[in-house]
Amino acid sequence: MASASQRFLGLDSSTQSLSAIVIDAQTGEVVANHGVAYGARLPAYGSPHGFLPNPDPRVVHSDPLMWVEALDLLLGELREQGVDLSRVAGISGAGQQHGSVYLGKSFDKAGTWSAARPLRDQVAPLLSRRTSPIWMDASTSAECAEIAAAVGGDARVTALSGSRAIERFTGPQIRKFWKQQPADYERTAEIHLVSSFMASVLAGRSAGIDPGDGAGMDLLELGTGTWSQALLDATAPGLAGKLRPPVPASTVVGEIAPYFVEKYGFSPGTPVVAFTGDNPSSLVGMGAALPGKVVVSLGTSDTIFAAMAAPRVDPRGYGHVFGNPAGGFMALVCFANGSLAREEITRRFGLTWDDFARAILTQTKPGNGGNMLLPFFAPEITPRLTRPAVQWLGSDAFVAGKDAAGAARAVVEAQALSMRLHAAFIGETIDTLLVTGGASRNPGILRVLADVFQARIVPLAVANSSALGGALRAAAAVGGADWQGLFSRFCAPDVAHAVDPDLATQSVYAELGREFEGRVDAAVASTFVKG
Ligand code: XUL
Repeated sequence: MASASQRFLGLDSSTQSLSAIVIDAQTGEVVANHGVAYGARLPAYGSPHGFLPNPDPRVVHSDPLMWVEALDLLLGELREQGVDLSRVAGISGAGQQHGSVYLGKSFDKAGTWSAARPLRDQVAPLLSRRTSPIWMDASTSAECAEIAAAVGGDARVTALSGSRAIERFTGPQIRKFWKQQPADYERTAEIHLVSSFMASVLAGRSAGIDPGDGAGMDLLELGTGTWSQALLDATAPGLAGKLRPPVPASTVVGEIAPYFVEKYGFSPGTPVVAFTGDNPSSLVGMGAALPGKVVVSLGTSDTIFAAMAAPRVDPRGYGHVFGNPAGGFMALVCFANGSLAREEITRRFGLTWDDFARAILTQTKPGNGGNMLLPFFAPEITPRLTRPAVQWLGSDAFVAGKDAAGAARAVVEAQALSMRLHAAFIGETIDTLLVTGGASRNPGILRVLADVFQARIVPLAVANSSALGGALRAAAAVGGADWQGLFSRFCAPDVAHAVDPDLATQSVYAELGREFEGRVDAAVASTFVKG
């Protein structure tokens, strides 16, 4: 059994990378912080952005063995960096939400996994479906409509589960699998989320799904934290038998599998705590798990979320209610065109991130001289667009793609306006926004957020909030640490990089918000918007 060490490992299996943070809960030290980007490090999977190219932009799958191989790579590199994994007293983590992994057999042979063979080769025979649909998949509109109709409409799905039937959510994805590959569905013994799959691999046994991630399936009854019979029945036959009962987020789902003890030097018996979704984990990692703080996460997707004492659903149908791993609930709105849209602009205009910040801070002004972009380069979740919708509106140079600085400001202004518009249902007065994710280091992006929200924007000292959330959750569940103590030690604001709003921009963004809303509503209504 692990000693009295207070070191905890948090993992984040996200869309583009797997990352790890090791903390010492006693000293407040971040002992290690390391990541493996799939595109660069595992090119054999043909997934430069973490997912497989598909001729249909609505279909987005990843190879789950890529996530497994990344785990081997990451743990090996931590060890090479001198991180003593035998001192890790508990592990937890997070996965990109909604993505699902299909197993024909459970993990019962994990005790015989050989440390001499790659993990992926030993996990591969378990799969009953070679690829995993992930959160970017938008191909299940028909299944969403069928599920909603079967239970009595979207309002009923929302009342039961906290969200309407949504394309990327796991239930509609499972239904599509059952419809299109009934034999493979039939031989599937277990369905996991990315989070519970990664926890299962580490523990070498099947781990339950927590309410933070489970609520992103259109299958979990929010009130009781159990699978909803009505939603199971509406989704696919025999589904109850393929899902393990959900578990509270603080559950120890097993002890680390012998493979990891032998290969990486973990102590035998190291507990693995249930994993959760990356956003619920980030809520913890941002120190925002108690109500009163609103977080913007700028990742592959952008999200805005906050803890909620009581569940409050979004009347427009975009927002979700998930379980809060620290207890209670959280609200979340997700925007698919996050960093991929920002990267599209840097790529098209040959900009570096420094150029991008300079364009916003010194070369353009709030309101962008009347130039506006609808930056939906891929199908969008919020607003709901089942196909790309890109519009360049404004000056001739801007529309002709000859205004790089204007384009940089335009994508960020549109993203911030969309967040403000669609997060209103959360109902918090926002005077401070905590920011996390790769783009939260970009001062230009923070400036626009501050002005659009008329709020103070505060990054935290540790950027990798999802992995940090995993480590903090392990410390709370296994080490008995209290949340407030953990938050004050690990979630300190980086005040030197905080950005205050320019009050003079308030009216500019009030007006622009109205125009943006009109354009977005028109794009949603139009079935012929082209990318
Ligand atoms: C949330 C969502 C995304 C993924 C990204 O609902 O779909 O934020 O969790 O990893």
